[in-house]
Amino acid sequence: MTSPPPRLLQTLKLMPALEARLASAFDVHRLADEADTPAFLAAHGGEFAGLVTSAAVGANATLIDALPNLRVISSFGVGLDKLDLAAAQRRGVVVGYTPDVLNDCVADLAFGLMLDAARGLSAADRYVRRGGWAGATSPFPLGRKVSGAKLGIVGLGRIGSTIARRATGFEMSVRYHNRRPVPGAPWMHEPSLSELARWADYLVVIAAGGAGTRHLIDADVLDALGPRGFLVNVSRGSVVDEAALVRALVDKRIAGAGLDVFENEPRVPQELLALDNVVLLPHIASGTVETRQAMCDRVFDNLQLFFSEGRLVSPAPF
Ligand code: NAP
Ligand code: 8YV
Repeated sequence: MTSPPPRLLQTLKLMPALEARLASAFDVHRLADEADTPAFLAAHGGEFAGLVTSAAVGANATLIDALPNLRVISSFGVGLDKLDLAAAQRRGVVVGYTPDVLNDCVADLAFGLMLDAARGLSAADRYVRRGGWAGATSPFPLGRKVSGAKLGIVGLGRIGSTIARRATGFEMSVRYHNRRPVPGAPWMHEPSLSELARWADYLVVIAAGGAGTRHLIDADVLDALGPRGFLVNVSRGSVVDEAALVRALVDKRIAGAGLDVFENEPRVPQELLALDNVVLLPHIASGTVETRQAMCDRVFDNLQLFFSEGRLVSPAPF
């Protein structure tokens, strides 16, 4: 007699191909379909051995504790700032996530934002569409050069290192700030974040989110970056003091910014919408067909390996 497939609770709507694949191997229930989540969890929480979630949704201690027989969490994304790892560890629940497979696309997008903010690509596109070029009385404003400039990276991890390698092709000088120097990294470690900002023409933020990095980029760091410096944030909105950034952009105390992430997504500060010195994206850094497929595969593979062999392809660090 074969045993029934493990029962999984899914916190959010996932890509249809992943939902179909999960449904082919597991008994999946979508929590988002429940009108009364606490009542559902009180009645059925004990049925689930696995939880499928994402970096955007995560899993808090209340949810984890509402699933007394939970053994594994598989998260779509690399960020763990919304997943209560301590609560999972306390309960002996292992956590799988999707590192590395998204490095290329997030690094590519960081360069896209750098080029757009510096050369005004989005602003120039808006200018052409509104007929500004045809009726021009003065030329479109000059941008700033990216090739050969100084790139400061805040968070030289998997993605930060990929960004640093991309910079070689742009003949940029690279320095970085982490809490600890990365052994063997060929780029100079700058122990002071303000000094890195003062040195850099472009400051790219790709440190992990969470309490430890909240508002790491504050008014002082922005002032150190100065009126010729550009900020790019592809990590988490929480890493930047958004109110301070808005003031710095409005007052032109920094040259510009490229932002994929915000403090209260999907809310974008109203003041930014009218500014041409900032590029605003809806958290799309990993959003390509290829990368999202690889992330889906990793979500599935983590679960399959856990239930067949008791281990994960990509275990989150506790
Ligand atoms: P990772 O390999 O863990 O790298 C994170 C880096 O942050 C490490 O180098 C770490 O170095 C540094 N860091 C942590 N705390 C710091 C602090 N207080 N000050 C300075 N540096 C600090 O992670 P990853 O895979 O590169 O991903 C990085 C983050 O990117 C994710 O956590 C996620 O939030 C974000 N992300 C965003 C998107 C998007 O769609 N926009 C997509 C993927 C990832 P130390 O420990 O030495 O300080
Ligand atoms: C995801 C991300 O698109 O991996 C992460 O941490 O921020 C993005 O790749 C998104 O968070 C999925 O929920």
